[in-house]
Amino acid sequence: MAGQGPRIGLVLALWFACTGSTAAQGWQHIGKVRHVDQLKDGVELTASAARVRITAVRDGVIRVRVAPDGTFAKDFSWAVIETPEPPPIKVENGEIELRMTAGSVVVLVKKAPLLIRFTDAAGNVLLEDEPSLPMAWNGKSVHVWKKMPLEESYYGLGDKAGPMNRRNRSFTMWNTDSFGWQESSDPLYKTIPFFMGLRHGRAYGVFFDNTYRSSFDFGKESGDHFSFGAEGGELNYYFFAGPEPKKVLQEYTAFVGRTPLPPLWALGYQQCRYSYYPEARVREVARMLREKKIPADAIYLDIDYQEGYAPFTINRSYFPTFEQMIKDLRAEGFHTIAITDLHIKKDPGHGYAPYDTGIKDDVFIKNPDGSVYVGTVWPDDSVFPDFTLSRVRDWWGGLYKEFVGIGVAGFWNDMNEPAIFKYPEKTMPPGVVHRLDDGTTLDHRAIHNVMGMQNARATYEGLRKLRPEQRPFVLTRAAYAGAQRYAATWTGDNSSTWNHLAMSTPMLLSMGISGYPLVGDDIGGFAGSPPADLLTRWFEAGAFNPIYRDHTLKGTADQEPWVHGPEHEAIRRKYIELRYKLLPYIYTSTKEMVDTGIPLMRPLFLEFPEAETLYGNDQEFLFGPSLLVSPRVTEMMGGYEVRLPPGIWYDYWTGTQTPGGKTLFVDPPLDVVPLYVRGGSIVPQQPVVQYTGEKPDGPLTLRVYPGEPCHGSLYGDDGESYNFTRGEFIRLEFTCQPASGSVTFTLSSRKGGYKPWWSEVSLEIYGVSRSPKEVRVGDRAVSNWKFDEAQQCVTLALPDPSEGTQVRVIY
Ligand code: MIG
Repeated sequence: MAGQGPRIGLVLALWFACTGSTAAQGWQHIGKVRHVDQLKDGVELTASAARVRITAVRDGVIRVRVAPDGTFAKDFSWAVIETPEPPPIKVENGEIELRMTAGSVVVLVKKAPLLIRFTDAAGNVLLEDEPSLPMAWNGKSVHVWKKMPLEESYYGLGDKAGPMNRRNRSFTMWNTDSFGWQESSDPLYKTIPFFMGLRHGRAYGVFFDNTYRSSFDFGKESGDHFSFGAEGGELNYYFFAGPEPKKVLQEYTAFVGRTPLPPLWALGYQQCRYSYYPEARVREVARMLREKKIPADAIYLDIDYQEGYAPFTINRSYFPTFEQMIKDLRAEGFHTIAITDLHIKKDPGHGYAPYDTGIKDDVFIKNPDGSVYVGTVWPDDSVFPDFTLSRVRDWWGGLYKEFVGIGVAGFWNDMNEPAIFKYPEKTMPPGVVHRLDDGTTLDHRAIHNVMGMQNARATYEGLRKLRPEQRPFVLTRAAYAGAQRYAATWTGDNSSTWNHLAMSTPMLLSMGISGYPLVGDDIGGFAGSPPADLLTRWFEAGAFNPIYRDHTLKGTADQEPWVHGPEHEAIRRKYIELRYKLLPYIYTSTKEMVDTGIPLMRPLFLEFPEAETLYGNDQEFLFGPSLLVSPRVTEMMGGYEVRLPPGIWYDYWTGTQTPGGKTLFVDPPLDVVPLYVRGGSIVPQQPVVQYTGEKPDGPLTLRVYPGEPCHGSLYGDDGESYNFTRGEFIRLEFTCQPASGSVTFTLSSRKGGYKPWWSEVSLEIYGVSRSPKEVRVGDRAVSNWKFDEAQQCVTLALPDPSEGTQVRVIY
């Protein structure tokens, strides 16, 4: 229905409007409600042969399920993990309409034909079916059309390229290995069929839980409605009422699960390329990072460390002392991450255990005729674990035993769309058979989009068993909604162009608001070799991405931080160092992400939903709750605009205070990222270290930026184990109170049994316009403070402050 020229589109739209239809194209729309059954948690409506269930899952979460032939399939989801807790419901069944009140949401069903409208308790319409296009099916396809209000914008859908606002485009979900993708490329690597509608500060969410090839059209086929549907599976979607964008995201992520707390080292700088080999090169890169004092925590082994590209093997001519190398790297503070693709080399009779045990245990995906499916990938003929079976996931998880024993710290699951060479669709044939735990089977059409997720799950769960006291780090390329429970991800094979740097921010932001916050892109671009300025700018922007990993394709120029000479190296080091200084803030924000689903990288509308002029800003973002970043992402000379949201903002570099709600014009030189701190924030920092496991030498710094309200937080733990779940963490809460001529800082709460690396705190209070008359700690005036007039900042040391410690600056 899409893809017509504008004229034809217009004619078609008119024709649809006049003839009433999609019917001519085979769509059968749902008709009139004939019968209503009340359920414990909702209603079941019968309309001709079809049945529709509308149920309240939680307060603010409504589910719609349709069975065209009246029989609902067994209820099952790869994504949903939350158990329903329906609020009390009230059903008023009238002649023309049915009204179901469920907690804070009202569902109005018009009966002839069946049309659904969601409103809030006050009757404000949040989302409603397009009256001329009731829900429909066509063979195995299912589809829903919704009215598209003029000023509504749409966000989410995972790793789609181009502008963050999805309005006026259409998208397909079919996990695809998209080497060298561009903004026009679709589908990409992931299927996250969740989006958020936002209009005048109010948001709602929709999750279409369907794993088949699906489509979303936000106004390409018509300016009046948007729609979504799939080529198979159930018409089954959830509505999240919000209305705050943050609340929508919290509701959705509670539903499909959140990212678990990663090990701290995964938030450090990660060095990668396709591929570091032989062993001497891996050691050399690690040594260079330390010699040049470029902080780094992880180094990757891409496919060339393997023997004949067979997963779980080691090429001994390239890596003669692999085990020792892993140990030596660890001694230098590096965590090694090894790639292990999901394709097992078809290699019978050579003692290759993953193949031999896999055949013995019958773990591989089969053709319809019962033979094992063989596809060509890196190891040539390959076979593929049937990850939809839990016994196969257990088997896969066990394959990590040796690497875990050697001390390999993290694992990288690539190619899991799955990507297959030669076959024109670049994936498995649609007929291959996937088995499920209940003894039934489904073909590839149903499973394709969850294969990567189940691969990552098998890896994650395997590591949890093999190393129960260490938090796993898994990196996956393909995903379905909910895969954030198992793995971090990246945006696949981008390119070394300015355009790709510019596209990075909206894509990473989109992942975050799709419930998948632990994400990064290949710093410097994968395909191609970035010119010096581009790589430097990318290192600058990447310092504010959740995952910070430099990576490039085989055969491209070297892309490590030092490759363009000392001037560029110094700037890149400055931003990698800033990343490490900010670790207490980043880790605290990561804990917030884990607990609430609110991502580290936040679009402005998430924090400022009322500021409509900031919607769809693809260049600026918040990193955590307090920092606003607007990296330069073009090579063009001259400046650009930074729109400051409401409130007070402080320039991170100069301390200068600016009232928000206005537009600044900036022209940052090569070594500057425009970076602002939200007034009312307290940002914890630490001294630079060379890797996260190194004990910082010096105090914890608290940068206090007065504003109202004003608070901050610090979360810390050992960074690697699960002791934090048993009270071994530290949590501090801070507040500040600005008044005319004074500002008061309070350590309002100190909890948890973990002893941090610091005891002394260095307090830096900004926004102090003249030298203080007096500085008090409690009711005692002190003199050990310094005032920096240019930065308008008072600095003061607090040895081991306890709960209740109060500092007052009077000026
Ligand atoms: O067919 O493992 O996206 O990051 O370096 C290419 C080699 C396979 C694709 C990944 C890329 C990785 C590369 N892989």
